[in-house]
Amino acid sequence: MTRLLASTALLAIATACSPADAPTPPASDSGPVLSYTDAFVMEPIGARDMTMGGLTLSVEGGDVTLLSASSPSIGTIELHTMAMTDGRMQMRQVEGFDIADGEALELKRGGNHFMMFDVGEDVVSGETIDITLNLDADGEPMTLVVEADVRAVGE
Ligand SMILES: [Cu+2]
Repeated sequence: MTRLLASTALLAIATACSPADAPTPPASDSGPVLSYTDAFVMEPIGARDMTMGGLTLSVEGGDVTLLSASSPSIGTIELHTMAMTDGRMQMRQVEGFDIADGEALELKRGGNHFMMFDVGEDVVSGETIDITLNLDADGEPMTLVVEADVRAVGE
């Protein structure tokens, strides 16, 4: 509610101060802005074609939900969380991760992570692969392409 009131007030001021022939500001410049660091994918071990990856994804200017991820180098990417089941840590697939305005989502080993299946042969240590993130921002779809470093176990 506070945000809505604030943007309405700003719009009113902007309208009042603009000369009639001023260029119209973009209507959608108030949406969330995403940034990321530490995007990575672990090189699969041996002959396996599954692995995991992660990143730290931050948002400013609104709440978002990370819904899915895909990559030309990887057949399937699932969103996984770690949860205690009968006293053991187990992976579980989730529908999405909510990220509140000003917060960051951390996907990493031992915590929430990307689970990757049918990993391509180009996913080798030292290479970089593109991962497309699909998000929802208050009903509006958003995408972000991130460059993830492929790391060998132990790096
Ligand atoms: Cu997993």
